[in-house]
Amino acid sequence: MSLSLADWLAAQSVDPALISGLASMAASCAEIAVVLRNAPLAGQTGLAGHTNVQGEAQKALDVISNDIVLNHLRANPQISILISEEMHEAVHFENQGRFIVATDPLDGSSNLDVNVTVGTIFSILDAKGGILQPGSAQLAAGYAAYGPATSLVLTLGKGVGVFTLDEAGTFRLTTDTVSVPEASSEFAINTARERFWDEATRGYVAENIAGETGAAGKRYNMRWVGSMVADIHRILMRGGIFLYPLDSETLAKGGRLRLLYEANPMAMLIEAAGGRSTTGRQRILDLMPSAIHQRVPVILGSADEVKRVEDWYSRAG
Ligand code: P6P
Repeated sequence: MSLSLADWLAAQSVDPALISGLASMAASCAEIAVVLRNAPLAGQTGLAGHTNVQGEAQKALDVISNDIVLNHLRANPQISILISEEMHEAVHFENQGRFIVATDPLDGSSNLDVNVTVGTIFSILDAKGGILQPGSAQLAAGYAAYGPATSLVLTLGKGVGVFTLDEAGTFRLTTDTVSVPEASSEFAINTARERFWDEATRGYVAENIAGETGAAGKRYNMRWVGSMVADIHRILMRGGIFLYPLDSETLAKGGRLRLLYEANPMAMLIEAAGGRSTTGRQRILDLMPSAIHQRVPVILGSADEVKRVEDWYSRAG
C-alpha cells in the first residue's frame, strides 16, 4: 500500500507544527470531497439561493467548503489567521498559532452544476510576517482537485507530491517526482477575451495558432477548462502554459485571479516542479501584496513557453 500523506511528511523532516497545518487542510479537502460527491443527490447545486429537495434554503457549496476549512483550522492551535476568498476580512482565531492560511475553498464552483473538476487552493505562511507577504515567503502551498479521483498536490518548496484519496479517506502518495516539461505545445487561455488582450498576449497566441507555418515552428493545441485547478493540474502533470493576462477589461482591477490564494500557491507549485511563473513583466512570487483580495495577471507553466510570453512583453515595452 502506498505511503500515507502523514508518513510521507514525516519522512520529509518537516516541522511538526507545519505538518499539523497541512494535515488540517488535507482533512478539510477530504471532507469537502465527500460533500461534493453527494451534492447532486442532496439536490445541492454549486450556487446559493436555491432550495434543495427538502425545500431547505441552500448554502452555496463554496460557503459550505469555507465553513469546513474554518472549522478545521479554528480547531488547530498552530493556525492563527485564515484568509479566504469567501470572507471579506481575515479571521483571527483565539490562539496565537504560528501560521497563516490563505485559501480559495472551492475554486471554479460555477462548474459544479456540470460536474467538471473544481478545487481547493491553499497557501501557508509564517504568522510572524503578517498577512501581506510575497509568495516567495510561503512555507507550503497546495490544492485539492475534485475530479475522477480526488488529488491533493502540495509542495514545501522543493519538489511536488501528489496524493490520491482512498476509499478509507486517507491521502496516499501517487508520485513525488512531478516535473513540468520545459517545452510544450499546449496553451490554456480564454480566447473569447481576445478583443481585450494586449499586444503581447495577442502576438503570443497568434504565433501558437500559426503553428508550424509561423515563428513558433510547431503545431499547438488549446485546452481551457475554466477551472484553474483543473488547468494547472494538467500543466503540472504533462506541461503547458496557463494564461489569465491583464487585459483592457480587467486592467482597473489589476487582473482576474487573486494573488494570495490562487496565483501565489500555484506559482510556488509550478516553480517547485521546474516551471516558471510571471505576470508578463514580473515573477509572481516577488510581488508585494497590497491587499488580501488583490488580483494579478497570471501566466505560468512550461519554462520555454513562459519565457516566450515574457519576450513578447519586453518587446512590447
Ligand atoms: P473565465 C473560476 O471562476 C476561475 O476563478 C478560475 O478557476 C478559472 O481559471 C477562471 O476563473 C475562469 O475564468 O473568464 O474563463 O470564466
